[in-house]
Amino acid sequence: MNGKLIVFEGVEGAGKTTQMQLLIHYLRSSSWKICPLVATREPGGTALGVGLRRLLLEPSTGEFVSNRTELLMYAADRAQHVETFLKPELAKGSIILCDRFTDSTIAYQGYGRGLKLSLIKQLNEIATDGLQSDLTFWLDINVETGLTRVRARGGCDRMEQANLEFHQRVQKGFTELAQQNPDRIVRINADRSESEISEEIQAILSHRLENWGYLNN
Ligand code: T5A
Repeated sequence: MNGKLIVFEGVEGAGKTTQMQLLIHYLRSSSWKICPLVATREPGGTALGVGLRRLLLEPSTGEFVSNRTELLMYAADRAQHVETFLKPELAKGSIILCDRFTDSTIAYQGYGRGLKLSLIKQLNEIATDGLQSDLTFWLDINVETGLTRVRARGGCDRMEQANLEFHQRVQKGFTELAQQNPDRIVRINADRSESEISEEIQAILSHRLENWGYLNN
């Protein structure tokens, strides 16, 4: 069986990393027959991507990064990730948990930065070679709550430093994407305790795994 690509999306501080870790723990300790299970992220899922991630989020020069440059750097990170990691893992039958994918580019560079959505969709198509997530969990949280969490943790990156209006436009992007793709994107109310959110994600994924023909015994 080919593997599955499961993506976590949301605004800053939505709790994606936390929920991915909890889901890995659940899947490893459950009786689902889904070996291998791998986790990755964008940007930064490959060696090249780690360099791009640093340039995008922690630029050492402080140089202004234009919106189109930013878009192309996220696309380059994705093209490398898809070709050298995601496709080979899917061919091996892996279940992949991925922190952010194509919807982040539509939400951040499209709705957030105001670049043309048709252009971004075309670029996503080039970068992914048509690969889409099988299931995306959109962790929906109030933008200010998410930013407060991130700021409490300290050390905001270049994207997190953008103004509130930018993050609100990004949130609008995720909201509209979820409305347009109800089968692929599942909205999760992320303004709850970590365990409540995790239990809902486990239940939804278990149902999908069953539909996809995975065994649980
Ligand atoms: N980007 C990315 C683009 O602009 N375009 C693109 O195409 C792509 C792919 C990535 C940046 O790049 C941008 C988007 C981003 O700005 P990143 O570091 O991966 O950078 O940024 P985030 O994905 O936002 O990662 P964060 O770590 O900031 O947020 P998470 O992963 O959503 O949240 P998490 O789990 O780390 O939690 C944040 C804090 O909240 C607490 C945690 O303990 C932590 O301190 N927390 C909770 N607190 C209370 N209740 C809960 N339920 C909580 N869950 C977590």
